Amino acid sequence: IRIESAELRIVSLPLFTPFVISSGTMTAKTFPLLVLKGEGIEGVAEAVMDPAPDYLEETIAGAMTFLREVLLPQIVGKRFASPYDLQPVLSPWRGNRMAKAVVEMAFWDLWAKSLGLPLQAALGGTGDHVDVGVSLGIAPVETTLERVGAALEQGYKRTKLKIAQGHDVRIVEAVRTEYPDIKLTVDANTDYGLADLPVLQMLDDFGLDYIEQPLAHDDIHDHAKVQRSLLTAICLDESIRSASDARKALETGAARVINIKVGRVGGFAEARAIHDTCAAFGVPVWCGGMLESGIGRAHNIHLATLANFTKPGDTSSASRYFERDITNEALEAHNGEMPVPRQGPGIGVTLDRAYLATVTDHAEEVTA
Ligand code: OSB
Ligand code: MG
Repeated sequence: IRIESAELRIVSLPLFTPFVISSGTMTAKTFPLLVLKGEGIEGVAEAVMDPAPDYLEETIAGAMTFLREVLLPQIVGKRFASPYDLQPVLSPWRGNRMAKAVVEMAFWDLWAKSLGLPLQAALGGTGDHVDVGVSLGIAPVETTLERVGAALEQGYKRTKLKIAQGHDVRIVEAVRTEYPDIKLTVDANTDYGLADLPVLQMLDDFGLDYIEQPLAHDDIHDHAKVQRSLLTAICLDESIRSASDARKALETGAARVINIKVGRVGGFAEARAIHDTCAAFGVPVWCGGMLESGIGRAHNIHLATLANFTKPGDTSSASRYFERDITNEALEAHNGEMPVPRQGPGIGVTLDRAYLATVTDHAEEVTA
C-alpha cells in the first residue's frame, strides 16, 4: 500500500469527572489522532501520551514534533507491503514508543482494511467479545464504595482501585469488607518504594488478584525484590515497554501478571511479542487502557482477543468517561463483555467527522 498523505490532529474530549491517579489528575482526555490515507482507504489510531510526562516520559508536544518532522515524512509517499515493513523506519530511534505506536497502529488498520479483514483476524485473535472490568480513580471511601456498587450492578468482571501513599489499606479494607468475594485489584502507578514493603505486605490480607506497578516506572529489579516478599502477584504496567523487558521481568520474578497497552509499547508487533513471551512463561496478560476515545478503545479490544489475554481488561464503556465519542459506533460493555467492533474491516469503528471537527484543537496535513 502506498501512503498518500497523513492527517495529524490534537483532539480534546472533556471527562465527566476528573480521573485521579497517584501520578496526576486528568480533567480532559487530550490526544494526537493520526489518519493515514492510501489507495482510497483510511487507517486511524490515537496516541496515548499525555500533555505532561506524568505517566511515562513522552509528551504530546514532543510526539507532534517527532511525528511531523521525522516519522511521517519517511512514510508518506512510500509503499509498505505489511506493518512489519515499518520497522526499518521506526526502530532506529530510541524510545518514543507511544509516538511510534500511533503510526504502526494506524497502518495496521489501513492494512487490515486493504485485506478486507477485521483487525482481530489480521492479528490472530478470535471471539466476538472480550471480558472487561473498571478502573476507579482515587476518591473518598464513600464515593469509591458507590462507584464499586455501580460497576458491579453493570456486571463488570473486575474492579481496580487506584491507590497512593496514605490512600491504600484503608480504601481496600473498606471495599473488601463490603464486597468479600469480588475480583479486586489495585494500581499504585509507581507511588511506592522499597521502604514501603510493610504497607504492600498489609495488602496481602485482602485477596487481591494483583498489585499493579507499585514501584518506579523504570525499575524491574526492585519489583523482583518486593515480589519475593509478597503473597499477592505483582502486575507490571509502566515498566514493560518491550518483549525484552517482559523476559527480564519474568526471568527475575518481578511480576506474575503483565498489563499490555499497545499504545505504550510501540505498536501491535511489540504487543504481540510481549503476549507471546508471557505465554511462554505461563504468565497471563490483560489489556490496559489510557482513557482512550473510541478509536484507541477499538484497537485495544481487537488486541485483547489474542489467546493469552485471560484476565479482564480496562476497556470499559466509553460512556463512563465521555458525554460523546468521536466514533459513530458506541463502545459499550454489557455484563462485563465488550463486543468486538465490526462496522467494516480494520478496527471496526468509523470517525464521526462532524463531531471530531468540534473537538479538534489543532489539525495539519503531511503530504509527499
Ligand atoms: O495505569 O492503567 C493505568 C489511565 C490513565 C493512565 C494510566 C492508567 C489508567 C487507567 C485507566 O487505569 C484505564 C482505562 O479505563 O482506560
Ligand atoms: Mg496501570
